[in-house]
Amino acid sequence: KSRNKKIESYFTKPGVEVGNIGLSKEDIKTSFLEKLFYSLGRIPVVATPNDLYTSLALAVRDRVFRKYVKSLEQYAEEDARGVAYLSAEYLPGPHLGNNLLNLEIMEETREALAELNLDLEELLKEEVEPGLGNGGLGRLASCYMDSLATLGIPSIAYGIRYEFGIFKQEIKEGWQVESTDKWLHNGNPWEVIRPEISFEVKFGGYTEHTRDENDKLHIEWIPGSEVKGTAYDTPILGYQSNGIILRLWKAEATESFDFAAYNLGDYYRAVEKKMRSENITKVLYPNDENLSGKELRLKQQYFFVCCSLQDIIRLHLLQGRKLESLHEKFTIQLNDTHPSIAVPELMRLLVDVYHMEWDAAWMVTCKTFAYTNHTLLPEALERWPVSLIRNLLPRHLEIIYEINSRFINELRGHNFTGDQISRMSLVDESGEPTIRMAHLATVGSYMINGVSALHSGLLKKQVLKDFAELWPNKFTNVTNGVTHRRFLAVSNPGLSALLSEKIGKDWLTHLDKLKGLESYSEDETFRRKWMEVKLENKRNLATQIKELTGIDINPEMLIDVQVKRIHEYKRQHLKVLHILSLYLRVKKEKDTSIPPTAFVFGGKAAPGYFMAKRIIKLITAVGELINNDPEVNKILKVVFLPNFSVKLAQHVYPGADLSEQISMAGKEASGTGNMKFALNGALTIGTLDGANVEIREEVGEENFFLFGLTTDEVENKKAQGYHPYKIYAENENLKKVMEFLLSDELTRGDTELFKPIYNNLLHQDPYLLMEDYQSYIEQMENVYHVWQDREKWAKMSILNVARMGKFSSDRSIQDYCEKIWKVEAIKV
Ligand code: T68
Repeated sequence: KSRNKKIESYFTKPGVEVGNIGLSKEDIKTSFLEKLFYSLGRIPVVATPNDLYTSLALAVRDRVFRKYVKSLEQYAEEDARGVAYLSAEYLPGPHLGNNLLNLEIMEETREALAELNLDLEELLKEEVEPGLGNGGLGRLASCYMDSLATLGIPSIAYGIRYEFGIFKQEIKEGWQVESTDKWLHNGNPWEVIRPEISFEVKFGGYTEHTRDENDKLHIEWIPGSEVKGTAYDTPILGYQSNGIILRLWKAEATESFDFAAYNLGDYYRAVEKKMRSENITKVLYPNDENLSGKELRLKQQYFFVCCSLQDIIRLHLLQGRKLESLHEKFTIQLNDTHPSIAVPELMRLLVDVYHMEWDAAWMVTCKTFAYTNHTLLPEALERWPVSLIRNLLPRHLEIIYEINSRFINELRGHNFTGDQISRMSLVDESGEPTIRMAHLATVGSYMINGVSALHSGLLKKQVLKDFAELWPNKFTNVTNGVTHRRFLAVSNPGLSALLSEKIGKDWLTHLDKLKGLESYSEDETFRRKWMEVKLENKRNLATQIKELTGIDINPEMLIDVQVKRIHEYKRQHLKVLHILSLYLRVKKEKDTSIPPTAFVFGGKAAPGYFMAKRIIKLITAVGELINNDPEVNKILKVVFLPNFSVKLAQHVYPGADLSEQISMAGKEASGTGNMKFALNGALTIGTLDGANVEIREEVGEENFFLFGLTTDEVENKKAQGYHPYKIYAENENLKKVMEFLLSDELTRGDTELFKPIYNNLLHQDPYLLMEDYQSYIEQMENVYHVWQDREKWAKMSILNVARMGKFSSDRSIQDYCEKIWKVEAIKV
């Protein structure tokens, strides 16, 4: 206490700061040099670019922590209700630029470095981003952290500190080649290890059921092995506000297990144990929207959930509170079912460890969790074999069975039929018994949400239909959003400056202020400036493309972009069919009227996903053919950008003219790239899928290029019996394009190369490419028609940006606070 008082007095003296953390140019320069000399022990002549970057990062981190410490004090003081966000994935992107924006010291830092003959842009390039996620789901979690911090919502985000993030993608001979992502190789200046915040996690073994003298049942889990999770904290700052913590767990061997082996003199066994323990957080599973079904993946999920719940309980008890009130002080958001083992784990902690009665514990549990669903794809819905859970988490299996049997009794009480009950059961017994994790999450949560209006509606009609009938009030929608601070303010300084010049800077915290731009769409001078900014961004993108692929793009071309994970339902191959139709027009019909277009693709394929990898090869093969043909390459270019990441994305969105959002209706839960493109002034060609529906509603149907079947039409088509071959046979143009997939020109004699794609489309075509082809081709003609009228295009582009206010993640977080969490901001 007395020590704390002593230290505190330094913090509370008015106007006095500990250390040099001022925000002036001189302060930043001094800090930067101090870090270089005294933290890294370097002098300028030997400093590497990474040394310079790290020195700046450390200087900025001091300022970030200064803010974070303030918010900690405030949260503790107000003892407010808070959010714990549980996600197996995060994609924060590079920290430095974002922190400079949030601290409002971008210019000061630029000048400080310039006075030392250093270029801020060069140092920003040095940062290696944490690729701790697969795609949209991980990036969404990070956008939400940005908004939680900016809005001042008491919160903490938990996850896994993967040593290797999402693999690095290279393209060799047109194929994707994966290598490990050693993102920690140069050290990580943004994180702080918290050795004192560590918890034990058990695995395997068996349970012992005993009765005490009062005949009360006690259940003890005797584990087969144990590991330790240690916290690594990364502060995430909000704009002009304090920060929140991203707490990632790393797995290590426990001392006790080590000791046992050491004492037996078995040094190698001890070390082996250590290695086996550390394996748990070694690598991110690179499958999006698909199950891996691997034991190690379940271990990862349980490991981070177990550490996080112990930490939440620690924080709760630290405030002198009782566990019976856990749900009053904390709400825990489950980002998809990946952390859903938290439901039985919290029950285990409350019942077995803290000796609460089952009913009381269940009440607390069901009022603590809320669950976000991100997919309806059957192959992505998590289910774990009962046998696997029994081996790894024997006590949890008992608890899941108990939850299930009580749930089924409740259903019987409501007169549910046997059919309904077996459909709703947590255990699927149709084949090898498995646990349906979405059902577990639903039963254990007080609220369930989808991520766009369409998706939330379908969730209630399809995957969780019976549950929605049982508990209609538990279901809601929160449409996804993106942080416009990273994806506009940081990544598109040109457009940001133009916006602020016209409507002031309020849009940084209130994106709906962009509405103020609408009237300028009629202003010719403004439109010219708008297109100049876009052209500058297109030049920048062209430079990136040249650096990464060697391909030259004329920045005046229409830049037509599809960047996202490669997946059949996202239909990158539909875009390829369109490109081939244009190629054939130029080549065979000598049609030179097509406006010059660069088609840009980017995205990773899951390493075990055969068709997705073939689609990448198809894109690059089409690129080879077109880019090297002097007859065509003045008009068309095709680029595959390797290793798409947040960092690369920040160059791509600002430079795009056209955004491709062409999934089959009903399959893309929301999409968030669609929002980032539109926010940067790209127009969208898209289906009525996910959040496209709401984007179109906001920007106006006249400012959106729509094509394809609706969700209902897709359903009907499939119900009637879909015959892709018939469509192919009746469409001359489509037929030519499809046959070209097998041509020597494209395959260079390896006619088997694209047969799998060709056959799939002709005979199965589960995502209706044949059906939507004609409608897509026609809408693309319309795109070209509008593109010829640059004034009209500019107008539409301005109106798109002006009407994107809804899609800020600030709005999403406010929705979560009001509809689900019932948490209020702490005023800073
Ligand atoms: C995405 N899902 C949705 N999943 O596809 C996208 N899955 O429509 C939505 O906008 C986004 O979530 C945010 O809501 C994913 O990104 C995964 O990455 C994933 C990872 C592991 C296992 C399953």
